[in-house]
Amino acid sequence: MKILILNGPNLNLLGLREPDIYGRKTYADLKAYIAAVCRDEDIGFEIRQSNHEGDLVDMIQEAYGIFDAIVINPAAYTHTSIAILDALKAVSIPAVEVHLSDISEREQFRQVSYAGLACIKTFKGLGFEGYRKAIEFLKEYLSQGV
Ligand code: CA2
Repeated sequence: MKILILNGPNLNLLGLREPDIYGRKTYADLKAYIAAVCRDEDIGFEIRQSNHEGDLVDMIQEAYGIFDAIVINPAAYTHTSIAILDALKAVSIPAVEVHLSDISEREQFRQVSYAGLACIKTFKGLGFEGYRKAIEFLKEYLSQGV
């Protein structure tokens, strides 16, 4: 079982600004957290981040035939990108959306998630733990052979 973890724009800046919303831990901390979860769960994984919409689309397309599932935090592209939505639909790989913050409790423009329309589940407002829940959910989902 191999899971691709994709992170969108500015998540590489975690811990540097807006600690009240995103916490004080850095992107390196997030990668270490995800790696530890995947090792504990005995899951193969790759973690990637890009600030560019097209790169994220490329990464989703390239996942086809290689990864069994995708965990994606598209960051600001969540609320704008039909290209990412279409890519997720095109590859048809089971995907789970994660947001560190609770986007449903924030500004109006964060209330829409295009990517979420192609995802089987969303975890929001749980900080790093949302990634763990997404990985555990996908492990269970894939083990059921659906
Ligand atoms: O809550 C989330 O995980 C988000 O996907 C984070 C995005 C935001 O645009 C989404 O609405 C919700 C922002 C990514 C990180 O932004 C930072 C900004 C300043 C300092 C550090 C990170």
